[in-house]
Amino acid sequence: MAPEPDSKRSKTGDSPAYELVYWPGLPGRGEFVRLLFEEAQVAYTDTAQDRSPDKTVELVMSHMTGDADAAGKTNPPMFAPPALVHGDKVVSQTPNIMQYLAPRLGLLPKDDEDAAWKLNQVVLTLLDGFVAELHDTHHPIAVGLAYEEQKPEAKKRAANFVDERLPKFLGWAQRVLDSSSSGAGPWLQCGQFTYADLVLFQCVHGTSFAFPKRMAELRRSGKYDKVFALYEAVGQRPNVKAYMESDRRQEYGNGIWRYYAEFEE
Ligand SMILES: N[C@@H](CCC(=O)N[C@@H](CS)C(=O)NCC(=O)O)C(=O)O
Repeated sequence: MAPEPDSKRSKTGDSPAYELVYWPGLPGRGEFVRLLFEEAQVAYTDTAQDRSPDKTVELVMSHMTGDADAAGKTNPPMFAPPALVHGDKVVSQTPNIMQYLAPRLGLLPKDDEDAAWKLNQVVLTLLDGFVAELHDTHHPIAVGLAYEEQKPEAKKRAANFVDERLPKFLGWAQRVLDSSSSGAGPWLQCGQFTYADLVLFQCVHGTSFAFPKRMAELRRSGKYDKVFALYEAVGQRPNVKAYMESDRRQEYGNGIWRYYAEFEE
């Protein structure tokens, strides 16, 4: 059984406010954190929504340099956003933030002592493939250089990604689902919806934006039917659906998941 989320506990006033610290103007890695809050219906503030873009950038930078007030001496300095501010804690690294939040938001089973590491393993692999490697398609040489400065290498990298890496990661996700299919429902953890399902949802959504033709072909192949079934099922969950249709869900821009027609020519 999943633990009771903080939305219910907060009625007793024992949970500090949650604040997501992330860049303005694009979903990015912040989206994984938002989806957990939105699914659990737990209140959070979001720097990308609450301030002007300039002020948000200023605040994010102050966390990166260690100047932010909230970054107390007990928190290891963060390298890059997203970060979660919760009381006097500043938590960074996307999968680490999700591990911190999932039990508090009721998105991790509590009756299976192995669920935390198993789901973290799945989530880390999803982030390797559909975030880190996908990001490297448009920035294969250097994160600090513009796409336009690494276009020939990017085209090569993207071709390899869609031909080899993308099917390989999708095939692995299908195997995870094959191995967890003893329970009811399409979920990654036998029969139980968890935060990992939200991660897979965002990964497929973002990748479908970046590589629409290739993802449509892979979907039609039928080899990854459980992956796409899970994606559809998460998208139909009432809280996720309402969020995706709201103005809190931002458009993809020049972030991790971006579209270059030349990648699919
Ligand atoms: N592994 C980190 C990566 C964080 C990261 O690369 N964040 C991006 C935004 S999505 C950033 O602002 N990077 C700045 C930098 O690397 O200097 C995580 O998962 O949180």
